Amino acid sequence: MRYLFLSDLHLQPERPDITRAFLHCLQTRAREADELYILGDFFEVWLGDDEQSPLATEVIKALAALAEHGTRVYLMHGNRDFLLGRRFCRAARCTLLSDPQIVQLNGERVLLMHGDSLCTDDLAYMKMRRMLRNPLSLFILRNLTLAQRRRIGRKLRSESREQTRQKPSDITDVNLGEVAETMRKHGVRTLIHGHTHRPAVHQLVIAGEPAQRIVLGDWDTAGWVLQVDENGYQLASFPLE
Ligand code: LP5
Repeated sequence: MRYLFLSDLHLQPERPDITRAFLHCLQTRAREADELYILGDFFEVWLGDDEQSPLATEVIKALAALAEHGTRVYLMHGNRDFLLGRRFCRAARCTLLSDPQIVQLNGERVLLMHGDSLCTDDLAYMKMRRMLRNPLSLFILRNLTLAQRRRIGRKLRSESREQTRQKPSDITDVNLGEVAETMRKHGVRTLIHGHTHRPAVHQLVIAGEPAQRIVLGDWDTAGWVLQVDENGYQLASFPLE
């Protein structure tokens, strides 16, 4: 079986080059895969499935066409698009995963995450995450008007932009103790995640066994894809035109 993994595309009307590259990927290499996984921050900001935009319509249509072709599509929430919901998934014919999620890839048990919950040294973010992602807040957020969500979304983005600029870079990366503990708890030797925009394959030792943490890249000057097949795990980038 062949699996493809992407994350942090941050699709937005202001970056048609990223949308073009993604749609091209869906029409080419994703068609050769059995399963496609998008591990969060698929959209720059997703305020709810009631926000209809030409970009969302085009993406939904392309994902549904891929599913029609026979590739199963799985989505996970990121910190920018955790309001993506059932209506989007039904229309795009994809399945929403929980975070963390265990999957079997060619017989190996693998842990998938967006990655933000591993950044436990970023105390201000962890506090905001707990606040926004608890079921009561989610219920309230989902029931605000679109205009109210837009206002709050803008405020959060500008605060976040300001604050992340001032945070030391190790604070905004994963905490390695948290990674080891999470992998041990789930009994896996491979973890795949995004969020940090620091693409790499890290060799680790977990519970005395060799293990790996594969970090997907964000799509900005390049696109990033992880392919998993009988040849193993191959993380690759390609220039965006
Ligand atoms: O996104 P990225 O990678 O740049 O930064 C993240 C963390 N920031 C975020 C915030 C998002 O960028 C913005 C959320 C988009 C909106 C989603 C839609 C839902 C909106 C609600 C609609 C009702 O996730 C950033 C991390 C960084 O990753 C690295 O891990 O550091 O975290 C922060 O910067 C958080 C700040 O430190 C704390 C911000 C406090 C904000 C308080 C503003 C309160 C305004 C609320 C008004 C009601």
